[in-house]
Amino acid sequence: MPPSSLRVVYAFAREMHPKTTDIFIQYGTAGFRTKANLLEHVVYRMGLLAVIRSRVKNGRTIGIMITASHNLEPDNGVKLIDPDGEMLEQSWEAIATKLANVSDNDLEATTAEIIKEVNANMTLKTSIFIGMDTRYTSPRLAQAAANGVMALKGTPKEFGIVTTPMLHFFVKCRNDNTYGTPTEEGYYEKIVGAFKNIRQKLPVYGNYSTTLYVDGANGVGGKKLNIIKKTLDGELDLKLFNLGGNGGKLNLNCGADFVKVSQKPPVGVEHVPMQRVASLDGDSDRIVYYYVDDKDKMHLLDGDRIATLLASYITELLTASEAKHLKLGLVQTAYANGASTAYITQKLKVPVTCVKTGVKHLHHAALSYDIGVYFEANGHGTVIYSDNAKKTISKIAEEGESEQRKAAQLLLNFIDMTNETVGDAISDLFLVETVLCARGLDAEQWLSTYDDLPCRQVKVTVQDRNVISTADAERVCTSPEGLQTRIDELVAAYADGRAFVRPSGTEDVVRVYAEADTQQSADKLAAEVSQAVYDLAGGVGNRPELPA
Ligand code: NG1
Ligand code: ZN
Repeated sequence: MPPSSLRVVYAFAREMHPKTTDIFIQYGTAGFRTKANLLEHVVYRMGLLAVIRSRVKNGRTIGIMITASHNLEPDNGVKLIDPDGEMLEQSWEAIATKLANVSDNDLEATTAEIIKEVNANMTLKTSIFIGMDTRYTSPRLAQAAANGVMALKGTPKEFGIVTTPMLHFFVKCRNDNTYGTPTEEGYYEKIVGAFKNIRQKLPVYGNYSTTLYVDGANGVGGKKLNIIKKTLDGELDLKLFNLGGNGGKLNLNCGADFVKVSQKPPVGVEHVPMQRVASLDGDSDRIVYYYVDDKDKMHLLDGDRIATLLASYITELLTASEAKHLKLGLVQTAYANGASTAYITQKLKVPVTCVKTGVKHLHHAALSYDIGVYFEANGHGTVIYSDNAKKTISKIAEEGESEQRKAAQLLLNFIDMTNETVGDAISDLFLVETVLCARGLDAEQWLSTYDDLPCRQVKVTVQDRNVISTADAERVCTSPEGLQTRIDELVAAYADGRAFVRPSGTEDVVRVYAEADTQQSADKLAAEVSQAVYDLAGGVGNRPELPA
């Protein structure tokens, strides 16, 4: 396409989605994320970029998701989904950042430059899938994305309000029809269908109860589970809370991130001692479980717990189907509780890889195993299976001895229930419920597999969070000078102490993580490290205080 036909790109931008701010914005851990009123031009431009990306990928469908995940209502965000349903290729993040930040006057020329640089064939037909979460600012942003797509003569297909993992799934199915049907019904058919199928083979026994409470974070996940609930014939009795009505605010004092970080139960969920509760985040790509005991103490079952539960069950089925040669591995980040890593490597004898924060890094590392289980401690994760693993398991399911066949068939259902494109709270919920049911476990028994080390996560505001650099999967801080030495000194004073710091990719803060043998020590260590960050990395506002 010659640059002259890009006039419309500029016209649309100037007339409908002008850039009204000079604040620099960066494609981070999960795309662009900031206050919703600063995003319209960015989303419009991501519509343009999605078309260019699609044309570089031979016209395969690309996705645009409008969401700020677990952030509060005033924020919003946008991210692109690549053809296999995975996160945008990392080398394109800089291109996205450049396009988002140029002035309207330079937009036409920059778009032309990018088209040339990536060698996109602009004559190819392309369809772009667009989805959004429940935020009141989302429809307007979705329209801006669609306008961007149309400005470059792509065809937008809008799915309305869907979970982030649903849109990933649709994109994958559209480009690979063996994976499923790219519709909401197609998603339910595959994932919920597999759950119902497996439930026929696994009778309820032991301490497992089919009653599950769900905290929907007042977002999209609870709404979708409300649809699914009606199709579950007693296989699971879902009791749904925080569905967005009754004045409940998105992610406010509820949802997976709140539960994980504050280590408190969410508001809005009926309190029943020992009842298992699944807490989703606002766009339903994260899930953690918890229960409150009869002494009112909350017990958290986070992403590490889910990862270990799934990995141990898959290992069991691999052994039973005699497909032990398939290599299963687990991928975590530095936020994984030290006790979980010890349990996985020493008890389950499953290899563990530690990578940088952000699911794209986890997903990538998981690809190196036949079966890769990856989870962030915050509950974002899934399982991915190589073609070799799928073929081997299918073959055993057809040709193996009776017991082998049975295990392989369960594994096939398990694979179908999994959204392999990205972490998916709904799919993960069904996977967890399957394993708990298969093993006859209640939440307390699940928790008893190993003891978490007490931990604490806090945020420190500094002038420029990028003064913090890290290495070794973010476990070592390489700048500013002296900070790592200080952290080492602080950590050395605690039994089972561990701490690290890194700049957030989604908020303008530095995150501090600490764990130690007691909660008091973990809290104190986190506060001391926060003070070190404040002092050595240009803290602003009040200096973090030590706990009394
Ligand atoms: P940042 O803000 O970069 O820490 C957070 C999560 C990530 C990931 C992204 C995307 C933590 C500590 N960090 O990133 O794991 O989920 O959001 O949503 O939970
Ligand atoms: Zn999310």
